[in-house]
Amino acid sequence: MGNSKSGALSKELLEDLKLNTRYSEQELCRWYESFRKQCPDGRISRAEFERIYGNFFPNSDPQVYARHVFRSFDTNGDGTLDFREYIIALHLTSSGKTHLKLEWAFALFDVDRNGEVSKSEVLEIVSAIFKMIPAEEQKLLPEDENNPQKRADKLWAYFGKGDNDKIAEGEFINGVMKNDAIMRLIQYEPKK
Ligand SMILES: [Ca+2]
Ligand SMILES: [Ca+2]
Repeated sequence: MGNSKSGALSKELLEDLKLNTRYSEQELCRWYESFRKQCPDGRISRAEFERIYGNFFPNSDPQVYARHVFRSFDTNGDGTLDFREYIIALHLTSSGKTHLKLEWAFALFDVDRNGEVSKSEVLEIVSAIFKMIPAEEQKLLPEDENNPQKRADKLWAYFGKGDNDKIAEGEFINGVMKNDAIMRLIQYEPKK
């Protein structure tokens, strides 16, 4: 990947990221510097990622979810996040643009990366989301979405799907864009 010993950001990668994200050259160089400081070998391992993720959810168990998030960021599937994957992840998830976030959400739900989401994949991600919701917050959830199965059923019903149907990316993104209730069901925002 042309990682020189000096650790400088290569021109190709810089151009690539300028083209594919909203970040400026200055921002990218700054991100790169701090990335290399924290990851001298230029990669974030899955274990390291899970550890960092865990710090944000001290009162619950985000490990399974973190594993899925890692998988969705590790686009080349080599088990580590390089700087490019890290920046693209940041670009997708921290953007104010709903469409970008949903592109990422689709990748998160498409566990086997076959380009469509099945009901069992929805159940798998929703179950991981539930592990992040502290017990006392779970008690306050509406009756028809207070466990993973119910929530998966509800989501699936919003899309008007039968148990063996699949959801394609465009359908997923459009469906969530049109329905705030689905948006709420596919994520968990910790209470401050
Ligand atoms: Ca990777
Ligand atoms: Ca799939």
